[in-house]
Amino acid sequence: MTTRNNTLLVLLTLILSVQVLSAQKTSGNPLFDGWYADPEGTVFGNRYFIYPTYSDVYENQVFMDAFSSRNLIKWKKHERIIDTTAVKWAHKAMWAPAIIEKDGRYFLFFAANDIQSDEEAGGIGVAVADRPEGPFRDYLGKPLLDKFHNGAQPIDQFVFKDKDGQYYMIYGGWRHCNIVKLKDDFTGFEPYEDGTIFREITPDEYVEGPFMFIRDGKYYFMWSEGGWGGPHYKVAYAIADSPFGPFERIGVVLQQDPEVATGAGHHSLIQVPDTDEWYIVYHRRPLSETHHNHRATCMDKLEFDEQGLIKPVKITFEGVEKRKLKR
Ligand code: FUB
Repeated sequence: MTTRNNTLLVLLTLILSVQVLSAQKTSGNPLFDGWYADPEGTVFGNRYFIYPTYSDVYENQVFMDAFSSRNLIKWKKHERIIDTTAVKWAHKAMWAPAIIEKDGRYFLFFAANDIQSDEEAGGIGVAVADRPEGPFRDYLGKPLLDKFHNGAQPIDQFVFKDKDGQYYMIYGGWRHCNIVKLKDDFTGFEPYEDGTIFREITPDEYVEGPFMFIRDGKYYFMWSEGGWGGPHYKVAYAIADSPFGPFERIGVVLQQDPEVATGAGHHSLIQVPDTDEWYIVYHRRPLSETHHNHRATCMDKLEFDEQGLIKPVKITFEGVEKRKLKR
């Protein structure tokens, strides 16, 4: 083949791939390649962001990647937004990032080391960056929380901003969930009026992966149930009038579908700003896989009924339609 023919062939392939990409109508599930779990989805400016756990053996979980998109279809990978070279006290099992923007800075809360007792080093830490894609550096030089309280393993932190501007950290593994009041600069915790710091809000069947949001003035609390390494992992929820509950379990909204995937859980929600459009971002295990770490990040629509109850999510291979942000 001549050089001219070769160039023509390359050009044709390029044009065809551009056409395929722009014709792509839905995101597809999983959203991107690789084993990624516990995804935290959010919006910064005119981009969607997803911060997942890198799902590998604990000793290899020494960094985190993030992903961003302008339309939910095409995702860009931001490699190693943080790694343990920037967090001296962390050496494995960097898990379940939670991100919040405050006063122009981005705070990434994460767990590290999978501590099994108060004698071990590790727990929940905070990192900070000037941009959502990092690089993040250790904010405190030590964990924010490194002990068990009310039986809760210090993992799976979620940061929630209440209507009055107060930030709370809701966290906990080992079937216990606490809510703590964060200091304004995220360097520690404020006690409640009664002098206590760790308030337990564990609902029935709670295991880990808490998430909270407000809709129509009500506090929705969601969490994961079952074992994350197995097929029956799932997400349930409750609704209350306050972030402290009481949270009466309403039912399951996300779970495996024998036609699609198993182990669907540890999720977060993305609300399109100024709308009532919601997406659920979660991990699941492809039907071809049984290894506990083979978890992939997916996204589907989440809807409410007229009473404000969450409709059970249909997990799909198609994912979600193109949705740009107006900012
Ligand atoms: O990815 C590590 C752990 O698996 C998370 O902390 C749990 O919530 C479970 O998803």
